[in-house]
Amino acid sequence: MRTRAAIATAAGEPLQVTEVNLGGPRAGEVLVEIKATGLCHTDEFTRSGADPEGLFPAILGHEGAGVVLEVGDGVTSVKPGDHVIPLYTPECRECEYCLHPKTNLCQAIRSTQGQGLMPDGTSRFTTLDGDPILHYMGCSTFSNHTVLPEIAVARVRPDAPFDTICYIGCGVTTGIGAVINTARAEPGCRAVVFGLGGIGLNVIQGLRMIGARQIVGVDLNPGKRVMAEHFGMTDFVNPAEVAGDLVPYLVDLTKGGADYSFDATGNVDVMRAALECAHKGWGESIIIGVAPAGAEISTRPFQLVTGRTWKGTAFGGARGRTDVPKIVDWYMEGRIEIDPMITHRLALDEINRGFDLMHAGESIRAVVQY
Ligand code: NAD
Ligand code: AHE
Ligand code: ZN
Repeated sequence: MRTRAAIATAAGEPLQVTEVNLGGPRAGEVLVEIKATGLCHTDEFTRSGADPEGLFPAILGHEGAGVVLEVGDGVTSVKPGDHVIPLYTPECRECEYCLHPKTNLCQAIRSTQGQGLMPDGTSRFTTLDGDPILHYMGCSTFSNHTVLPEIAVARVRPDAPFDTICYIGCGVTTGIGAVINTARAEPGCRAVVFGLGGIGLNVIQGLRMIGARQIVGVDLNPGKRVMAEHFGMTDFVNPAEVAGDLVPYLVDLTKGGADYSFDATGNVDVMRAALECAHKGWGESIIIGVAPAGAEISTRPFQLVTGRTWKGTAFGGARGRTDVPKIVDWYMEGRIEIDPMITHRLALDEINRGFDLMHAGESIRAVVQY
């Protein structure tokens, strides 16, 4: 079939919106009509060339929601008409990783996914001239239609609106999951969240949900303050306005250090500050941000010797097919909020403007509606 998509042709180039060919679903695969897709910082990270695994030409996008149109042989968990959210972290429920209680990093299709291919080693996308176009993070939601492995879709309730639940495909689940799955933060804790963008705000609402006593937000952009307060931030710190070092300031503000700190910036200097503002003896620091190619983190080992723990999380430690439908339920029941974070709605033709808004710090989530 023909569909419309935004293609990343080379690092640093604007996406090209054009018609492409899409092959039908093969065994174990499903064809999905994407109804809405969110622009995550990670898509821009790859488009710009900062992602060491970035491949071109590719159809980016990993945050979406849509409807199953057709299923390939052997597919049993979804049927045409089902509403689904694509999963860049699949859940096969069979691999060594899925069977291990401490990780969500299903490896069933990791090698082909990393090469921009479907599990059989081929791409379903081609240009109208027949040249192959790669998939991205197993999702390619910047296409009106896409093909996904069955293990990489979560079936969700049909009354949930596509233009907001698409964000559960990455940002919402990553932020809330970092709190409840990775940190397993307790009621009454004190936390510091670095970066009040599309991920950090969801960390904040996760902390509010579990009953944190203090939620400190740190961002260089003072324009992020009002939204973060809406989601539960109790204290705002702009590092540019702190006289002296940031870490002792945060340790003092949290009465000895954070029980939990989170990096949602992708900046390795921020990651160090996040670790070092964690409480001596028990503080845990969770890295969520994805750092550019070649970047390294550092601290003095004594920071760990004296009881701080450094952790990381992908997709908030969530097992997609199991956890994503529950998060959609939480949204529909009003337990979590998404709507205020969808700051812009665009047509596919305007997708490059969505990335401009992200760069300018003006959007939290720009969503493309097909
Ligand atoms: P964003 O651009 O919306 O937000 C980043 C925020 O950090 C901005 O508000 C910015 O002003 C702030 N910031 C930048 N430098 C700072 C500094 N030095 N000190 C304080 N604040 C600073 O991005 P996002 O969508 O929230 O994504 C954040 C990071 O999380 C990115 O690196 C993204 O790739 C990553 N991410 C990781 C996962 C995962 O599964 N681990 C999932 C999604 C996104
Ligand atoms: N090269 C990666 C994309 C960048 C990345 O590190 N992605 C994170 C999630 S960020 C979501 O916004 C990830 O969990 N990747 C899965 C993995 O196993 O690397 C890619 O996935 O192509
Ligand atoms: Zn993402």
